[in-house]
Amino acid sequence: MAVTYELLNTCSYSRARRGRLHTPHGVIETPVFMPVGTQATVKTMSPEELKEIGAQIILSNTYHLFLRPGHELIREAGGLHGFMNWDRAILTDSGGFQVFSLSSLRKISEEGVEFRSHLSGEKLFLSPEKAIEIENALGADIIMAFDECPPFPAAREYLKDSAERTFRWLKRCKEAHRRPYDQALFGIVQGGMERDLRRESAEQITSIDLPGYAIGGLSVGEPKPIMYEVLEYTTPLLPKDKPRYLMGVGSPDDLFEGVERGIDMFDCVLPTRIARNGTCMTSIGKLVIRNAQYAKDFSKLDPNCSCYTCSNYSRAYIRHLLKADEIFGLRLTTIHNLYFLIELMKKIRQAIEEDRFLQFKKDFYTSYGYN
Ligand code: PRF
Ligand code: ZN
Repeated sequence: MAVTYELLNTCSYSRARRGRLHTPHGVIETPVFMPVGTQATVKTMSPEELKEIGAQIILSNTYHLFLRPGHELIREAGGLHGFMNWDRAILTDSGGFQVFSLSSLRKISEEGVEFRSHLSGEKLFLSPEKAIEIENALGADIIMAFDECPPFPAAREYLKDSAERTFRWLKRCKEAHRRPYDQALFGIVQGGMERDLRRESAEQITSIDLPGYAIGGLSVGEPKPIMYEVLEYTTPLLPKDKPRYLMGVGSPDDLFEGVERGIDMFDCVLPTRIARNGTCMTSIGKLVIRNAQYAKDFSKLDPNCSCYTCSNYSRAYIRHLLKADEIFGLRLTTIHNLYFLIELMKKIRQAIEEDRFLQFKKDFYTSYGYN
């Protein structure tokens, strides 16, 4: 198998687990946070900088790369790894989510989804076979199945039909997959916020033998307690000896709550997106660097951070760069936010190893200002 999971230890009083993913591009310590590099780049960051902050794996998007520059071009470049000069692991999402959130005039049928490109307006088609053909060309270590992520709220009947279609599409994805020896296909559980539909979907999806499974359809606008409740009953339905990936989730509290319920992998645009509008995550909570109160603040962004940004620049300088629309400012806040989440995950792994996860969570919530 392209990717294998090694379970190291489980917390004695929660489902938090410490593990290791072996991929063709290195070993990934889990739980892991994956920075998002939608268009074959993590916005503002070079691969060298990503390595320096400790990124083990990044995520990229089939939908965007299919539209531009096209998967055949990337195949010619030696796949995503060669094209973007990143030699660590990569995961590609299938487009099953982006086609629903970005494109227009979608028509869903059993065959696939017809849509209009949000760039050119041209009519395009994605199916399980097409998505896998693109993902095989991109060459990521982990490739996601082509699924349907319904909106929130959605009618129960719709959720049921859509989860069953996602299952039929998964079988077609596995059939179409040409590189099972070096690319791991992960299936995605759907079913909205309905307990029995989640169970049915988890049973169907895990009946297909795959190297990993994901939970999709969460963080789509539902209240956080609802998401945690769905996780509470869905994660135990997934095999213990395979990695579990919670798609599109990654605020600090969601990382803790997900890990506590047995999740191993997360991705989210949040740290990089909020960095570019000047919101920084720090050990004492969120800091909006554009605020006037930081104009003459020559202290570090985060007194407890040793990232490149915090080691070299002041709040006043970073604020000035952002106010003046200078590109370097975006780089500095992005480096810090990603470092913060990656370090947080490192501390979470350490806490699980030492069986003090819940105490660590409590301490973090207190200093970050949650509750
Ligand atoms: N499916 C896929 N990608 C996703 C999601 C999903 O449900 C989500 C939901 N949060 C984010 N990204 N394929
Ligand atoms: Zn920092």
